[in-house]
Amino acid sequence: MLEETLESQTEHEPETKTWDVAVVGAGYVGVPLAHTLAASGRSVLLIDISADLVAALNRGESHITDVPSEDLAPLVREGRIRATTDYDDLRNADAILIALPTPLSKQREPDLSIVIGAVEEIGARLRNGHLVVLESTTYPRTTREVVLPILERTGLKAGRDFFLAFSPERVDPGNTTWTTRNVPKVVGGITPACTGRAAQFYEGAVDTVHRVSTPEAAELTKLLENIFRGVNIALVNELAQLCERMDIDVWEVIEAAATKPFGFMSFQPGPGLGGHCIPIDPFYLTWKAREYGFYTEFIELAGKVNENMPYHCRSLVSQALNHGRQRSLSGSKVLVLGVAYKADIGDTRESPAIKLIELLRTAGAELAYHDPFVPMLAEAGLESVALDPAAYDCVVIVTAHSQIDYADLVDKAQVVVDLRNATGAEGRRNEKVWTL
Ligand code: SAJ
Repeated sequence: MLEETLESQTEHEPETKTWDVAVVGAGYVGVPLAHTLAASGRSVLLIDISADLVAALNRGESHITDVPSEDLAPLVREGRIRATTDYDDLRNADAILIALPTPLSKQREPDLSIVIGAVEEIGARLRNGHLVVLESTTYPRTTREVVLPILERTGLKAGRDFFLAFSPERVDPGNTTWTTRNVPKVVGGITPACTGRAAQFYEGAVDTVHRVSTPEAAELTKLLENIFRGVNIALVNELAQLCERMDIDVWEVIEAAATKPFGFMSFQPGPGLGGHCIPIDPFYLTWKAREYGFYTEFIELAGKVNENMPYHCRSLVSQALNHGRQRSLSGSKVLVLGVAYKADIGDTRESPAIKLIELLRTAGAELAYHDPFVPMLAEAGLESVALDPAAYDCVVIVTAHSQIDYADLVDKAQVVVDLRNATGAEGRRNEKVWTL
């Protein structure tokens, strides 16, 4: 019933309907952004390339966990959100926000093709008064060197005829404390008028807007936030390898350092970096820095340390089997527990588990995995199996989902390699458990 109502209503919209804002990209950024804007009273057009996705959204069906369908449907029913594949509707929107993927190419270089395609579509509909804001994470000067020239090909001038700014997305999927509404929004425009127009747009939709002087400052702000994480994770990953040689418990050391109430922020060692941000963002900056004859050695070294972690973990599994089961990796049955890129979600993008499975297989091990959030891992050609620890020579905890009973796991397993400190201090004292 709801589906028919929603679909029939959106079909009978007046053709001249105008929109306060169009969000280009109905992904993990665009849908929460559309929801936040509509909830603050704006009329939102959500543009996406997928006709199926657009049809589902217009039925009030959300594919984004952070915006459940029951939150989306009323806004669609009231006509406050409409999805479309038609860029022509942009003409009737006052502001245009771009929330599209900025992946790396096979050569690990920035790939802006998706954003450029969208900007060209926007350029073909650009008109006086339009505000255009790029939200996708990218290298400094993208807005000025890539987006601006395409839009000014129309003869319209940024800061005079239309407004152009950068405002980094800061969506943390699954985070219910920090949301699109209450995370401060950094905004930097091509001209002061652009900054002012963009800031004015976001005010009222988000709690705090923080203005910076240029799009470059805003672009680099986002990269700093995420490179900061990658570099500090690399630090503790390097320490974990040193502590293994010095027979020091790195987890105990980090827990102790975290008692310092100021000047320290705790990061955890692990099997490597996954996700769509942290492993990727540093490459956007190091690539651009070379244009200025500058080599971000520190950032690149951190990337090397993090990328080496799956190899280090493979040798840890080999040692555990050797000393714990007098077996070599070859021919052993190994269960990987948790393959998502971080705990309590199902996203496997760039997950280190994929690399570790490949390395263990190459060493001759017979692999299976269990992950309650990931029924199938296409990259490894595997499906999640029941959790039966005793059936394997070794269980490797790669992602520590909170719903697993790790004490029970240690009881039942023959050998456990714990890459996330999931078994805690108890596990670290247990003969059967090997830790990073
Ligand atoms: N990781 C470690 N050790 C740590 C923290 C993370 O090995 O101490 C690993 C994770 O297992 C994962 C990868 O690093 O594989 C990335 O983890 P993350 O916690 O940084 O999570 P992401 O990739 O979802 O990062 C997002 C980012 N949000 C945005 O870019 C808008 C990041 O800025 C957030 O700080 C982060 O979420 C967060 O705090 O959850």
